[in-house]
Amino acid sequence: MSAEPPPALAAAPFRSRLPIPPVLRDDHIRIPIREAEQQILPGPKTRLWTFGGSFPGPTIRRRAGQRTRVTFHHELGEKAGELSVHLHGGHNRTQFDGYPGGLTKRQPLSAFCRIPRGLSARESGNEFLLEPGGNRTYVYDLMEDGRPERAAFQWYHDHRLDRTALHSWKGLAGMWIVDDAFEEALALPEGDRDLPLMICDRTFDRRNQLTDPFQGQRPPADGILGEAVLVNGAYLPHHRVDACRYRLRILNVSSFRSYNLRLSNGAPMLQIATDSGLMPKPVRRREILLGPAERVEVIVDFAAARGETVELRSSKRHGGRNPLGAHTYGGTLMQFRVGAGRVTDRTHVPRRLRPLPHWTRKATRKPDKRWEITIGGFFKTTWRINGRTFNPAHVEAFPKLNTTETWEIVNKTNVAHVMHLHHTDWYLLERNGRKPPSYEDCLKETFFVYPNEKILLAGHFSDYTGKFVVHCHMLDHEDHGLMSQFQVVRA
Ligand SMILES: [Cu+2]
Repeated sequence: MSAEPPPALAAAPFRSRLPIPPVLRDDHIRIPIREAEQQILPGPKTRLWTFGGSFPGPTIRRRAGQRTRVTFHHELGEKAGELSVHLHGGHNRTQFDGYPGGLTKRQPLSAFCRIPRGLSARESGNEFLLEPGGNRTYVYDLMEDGRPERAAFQWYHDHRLDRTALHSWKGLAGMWIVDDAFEEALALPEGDRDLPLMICDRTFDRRNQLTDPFQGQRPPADGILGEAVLVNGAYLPHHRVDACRYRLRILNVSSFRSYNLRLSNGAPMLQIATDSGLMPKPVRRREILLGPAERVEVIVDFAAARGETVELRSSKRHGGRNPLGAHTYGGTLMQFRVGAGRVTDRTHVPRRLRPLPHWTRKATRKPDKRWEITIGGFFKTTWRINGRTFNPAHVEAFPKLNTTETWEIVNKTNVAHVMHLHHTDWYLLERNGRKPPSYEDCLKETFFVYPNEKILLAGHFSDYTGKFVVHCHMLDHEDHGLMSQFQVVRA
């Protein structure tokens, strides 16, 4: 169903200001999950499902090691069914990890996953779900392996079985920044010069309402692409910056779309961090491919563009491998208006940033577990991992607490996937037997896996036993079977 695009998309670009979501810093945060109307395009406001009344939801900003409780109140009503909030990039107990759950009275069937009927609330994980009208308090310790976790740019979103793509599309996503003393000791740009940017694509109808493109989608042709790209919930916004260095934290929350980021003036972006915080050393890049759920943090120096404008763009073509099936966007995302005044800039990016944790050095190249992505099925074609769709009662691997394992992910389909593993950060050892490029020689938790590619990852299991999912973060794939799970067990 192809809606005619709204006239507002043809309006002059860069009219709206870049919205900066409110920042919450308390140790106990309350966030209603509710409908809201927001001015996204000129003309009628757009109805959304939101965390706290805005899209993106409020940015939660906390120091590593500070226990944080977030009480979510589900005010969307019965039509939304159960929800499950995942802090993407966090290291949390299963019950606070956004476990997808299984079948319920409100959701008695799964379109693509074979889930046994009659599972108990414990077996299905339904005990962790947030019901309409209910409250649930998630506890985030912001600790990992007995220490405050590494500072990182994370985000939170709904993760309910079969409905993650739809719920994300409707607006259930917000950013989360973990700070720590290690980063604060560096002279990186901060305050207004530390700018989080959430990118997504959405399609609107002529009345500026989100379309519902999710009916009748079948693998492998199930990637939903939006016609308009939004930054922090605004279409082609502008942002005024001073002529100095900025830290841009960029997050892709599109269901399916990738972006190949570059600056219109060809200036380099000095990448300092990925999904899992600061890298061992900065990497100078002219273009950055960012898949769904991936993050990149770059230092951009606007000093050379004093009094000018610089656009953040995405180009379809790029130097690296073509992420087949990922549909890289071609076009402008936003505009920076650089002030004409000279600015004293005392920021500095050191040549060495954050060392890798010890366990990365001990990781072997011999995989303890293999996860194979395929597509197939007799009655219905689904995405699969190790021959199965998601079933909360089936566990694929049982890593032991306080051990490091090496896992192999193999893509046997002819499209790229973006695999996300919960519970911890992962170290990419190899892509197809080769050492990864410098910008992947760091901790991450979301990885492109290209057709016929094999990646080797090491992960360290600490603190919490329990079930954690592994899935494609192209959300249509996740909802259509491409999810599995492991269970951390006592040694
Ligand atoms: Cu996928």
